[in-house]
Amino acid sequence: MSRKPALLSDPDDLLTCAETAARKAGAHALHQSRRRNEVIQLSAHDVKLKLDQECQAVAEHIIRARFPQHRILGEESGGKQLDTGIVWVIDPIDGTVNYFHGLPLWCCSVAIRSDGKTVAGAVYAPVLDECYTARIGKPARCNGKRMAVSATRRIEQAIVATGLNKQGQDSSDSMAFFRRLSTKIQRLRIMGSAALDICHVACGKADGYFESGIYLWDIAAGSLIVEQAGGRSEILDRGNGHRISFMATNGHLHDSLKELLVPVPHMPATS
Ligand code: LIP
Repeated sequence: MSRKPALLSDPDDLLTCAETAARKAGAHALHQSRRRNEVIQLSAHDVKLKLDQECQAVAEHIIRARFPQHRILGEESGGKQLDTGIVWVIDPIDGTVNYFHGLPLWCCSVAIRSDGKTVAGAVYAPVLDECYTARIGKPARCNGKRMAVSATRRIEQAIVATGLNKQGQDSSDSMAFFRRLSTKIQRLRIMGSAALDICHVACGKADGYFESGIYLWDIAAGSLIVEQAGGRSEILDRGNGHRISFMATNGHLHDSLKELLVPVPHMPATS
């Protein structure tokens, strides 16, 4: 029998901590939203906000108080390799550009991973009042209620969420890919928050999600949540600095969506 990795507590304790951290960080972003235009860095396709850093600090404080010995990687703090040992992975505001513009589709994502596998995770979308949670071995929930992926089995009846990466370098690839995909499925949607897109697959409101050039913190919690809701998630490609190409589906559509993704739009080398 494989030894439980050192320092890994009971998955229910880990999930409670992840949900508390996601809810507190998300509540901070919501209550401070009048300050959402306090910009640290503005680029062509992205924005870094003071509240990103503050929400990351709120989540980290909750985690360190409970598990002081654990490593933490966050979008705002960076960090080393994610695929070994015990590490918390935080995206304090996923859908930052939506948040910056006052749109409702944003969330806080907190996950804990052991040797590259998510053990527990929570995604909290304060404006939607949706808190998605999962731990290994138990069903995924939304606001405490069990949820499941959709029953859609035909790709032409599917709604698929995707995104344009923040570097904007390969938008020609993405546009060609979007054109190809949009002729084969019912609807393509770009809603701006990977973690929320994946949770909407988990609760059956979408049937699939794909994006190249996102980061591990965008999907760390959602990947487990969709699997514990009966779906599938898959890292298709890896780039520099935790960049990945990723898909999640209701399971029934996984192979047919994956066939449409080949060739996956290339991922820019820079992280
Ligand atoms: C965002 C992702 C979204 C992607 C954006 C950005 P952020 O994460 O959730 O799917 O299309 O380019 O990466 O930066 O808001 O945490």
